Amino acid sequence: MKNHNLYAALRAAFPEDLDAVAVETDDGLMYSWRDLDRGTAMLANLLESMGLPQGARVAVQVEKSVEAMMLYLATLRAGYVFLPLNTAYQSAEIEYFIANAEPSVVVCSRKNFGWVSKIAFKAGTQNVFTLDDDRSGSLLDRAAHCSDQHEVAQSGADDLAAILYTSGTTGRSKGAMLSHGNMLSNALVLKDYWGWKPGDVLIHALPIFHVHGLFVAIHGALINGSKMIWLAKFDPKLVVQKLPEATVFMGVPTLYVRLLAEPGLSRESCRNMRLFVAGSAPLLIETFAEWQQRTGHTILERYGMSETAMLTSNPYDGERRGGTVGFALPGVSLRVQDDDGRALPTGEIGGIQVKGPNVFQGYWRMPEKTKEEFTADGYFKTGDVGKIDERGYITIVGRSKDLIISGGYNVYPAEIESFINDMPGVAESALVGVPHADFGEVGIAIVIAKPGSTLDGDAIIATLKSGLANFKIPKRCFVVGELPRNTMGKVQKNLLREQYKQLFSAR
Ligand code: MLC
Ligand code: AMP
Repeated sequence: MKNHNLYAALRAAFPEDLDAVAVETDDGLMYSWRDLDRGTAMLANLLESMGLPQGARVAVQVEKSVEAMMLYLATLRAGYVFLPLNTAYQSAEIEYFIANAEPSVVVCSRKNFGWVSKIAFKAGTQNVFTLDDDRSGSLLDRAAHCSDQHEVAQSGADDLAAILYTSGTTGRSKGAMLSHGNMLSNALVLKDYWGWKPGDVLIHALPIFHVHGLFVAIHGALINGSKMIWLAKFDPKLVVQKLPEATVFMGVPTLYVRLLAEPGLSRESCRNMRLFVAGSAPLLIETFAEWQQRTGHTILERYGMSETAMLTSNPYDGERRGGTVGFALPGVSLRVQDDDGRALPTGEIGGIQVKGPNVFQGYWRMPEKTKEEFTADGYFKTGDVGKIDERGYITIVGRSKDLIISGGYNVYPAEIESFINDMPGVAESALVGVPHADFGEVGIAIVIAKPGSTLDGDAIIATLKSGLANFKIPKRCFVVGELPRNTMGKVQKNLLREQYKQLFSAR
């Protein structure tokens, strides 16, 4: 029987020379391919020694490190389900994910062990480990006693490999279930489409708890047997310094904006580079053009999401058109429809729907919600709004989902508004996204006080900071007399966006 385990495919692509460098870190450590193979074997053996049930979830909230990547690979290798969590999440957020996913294993940083383990034990998790970014923690202590030989688990193409929490239009976060087949098909398509070749070296500067850094970047390098230059955090100076040793870079638009502010970024520093990929948020045409002019390279913009991995990409060889996300990837079927389910002709704007081997298995324990997000003929409704031009290039013009993408992180207004609305003296609130030169878009809050109450915007922000991940905090909070409404009584967020659009100079 064919094994569809994603790790098996990645392992098969390791170079023959297992002693060659696979990962070089910013603090000078070198990990060979053999290190990756043995390290993931030990961690996979540790997971297996716990007698976890089939499909067990391994929830991980740790700082970026090569060992954290190995834990991801080991989870695949052992056939369990990886659940990455943003390091910015605070206790209420973590409590929700752990209660919802019921992981068998939770791994957190040592400084958070007290509160995370309390939440985990309450939810019935029996195994809580620590892992820090200095190669310490109980996870590695325990794995040190495990064998470095391990036979990769047998997985079917539809077997779950990861759950990524994401929010839709309303309500709490939903876990998007991705299978080994979803991710392997996407990795293989991108290897070909982006022309990965022997000798490629990737600068990995993204966090590893989202699709971009965890899947697109890591799978891309590993399935090509390519070395990674591993940066624990995005540091534009360090990236510019490392560029001459690399050939591929991937980033959200904010990373490109910050790199352009580095005087050292030049044609010379990019002389060995082959490919710059951008995605996760719209890349401004100004950034695209400035990059071309400064470096001589044309950024390749692509589009994806947690539920689908990568969907479209500008061509590697053909014309990369700024402001567009290129063509549907091979194997991905993409269409634009109106609200009544009619296919729209070229150039007309409507909802983007997709189908393909990359499209997820549904939302974790939410069959009804899953059903709602698919059409009768099996297309997934992305919630993005776009059009296709006569040459087939796709442009995203907006979103039907109420979502703000700030520096590549998703912020769901409904979540922040409900937090604000629960504060004493608040009658109601609206969170809207406005242009921002660094983050592309940021959230601002507009709040109405209850009659007789006095509110202070800064105090509201301070309260939000105590409960929510930092990137979700509105950059400003205005207390006003009323919110604009349409005749149905619905808050007109478009008017608020218009009113505040100059708040942060948009370049
Ligand atoms: C940090 N801050 C942000 C922010 N990141 N504010 C809004 N949006 C963000 N994205 C704020 C913090 O709250 C803090 O504010 C201050 O900035 C400094 O925090 P920091 O952590 O030191 O920031 P920094 O390291 O500069 O981080 C910026 C960043 C990071 C751009 C490097 O946000 C980042 O790595 N973004 C990439 C996200 C990503 O990988 N997305 C992929 C999703 S996958 P204060 O007030 O507390 O000081 C996906 C699918 C697809 O979408 O298609 O790929
Ligand atoms: P996430 O839920 O974090 O996976 O975010 C996915 C969303 O990011 C998509 O639905 C899009 O709205 C957005 N996105 C990803 N890539 C691009 C892009 N290149 N341009 C515009 N939006 C993008």
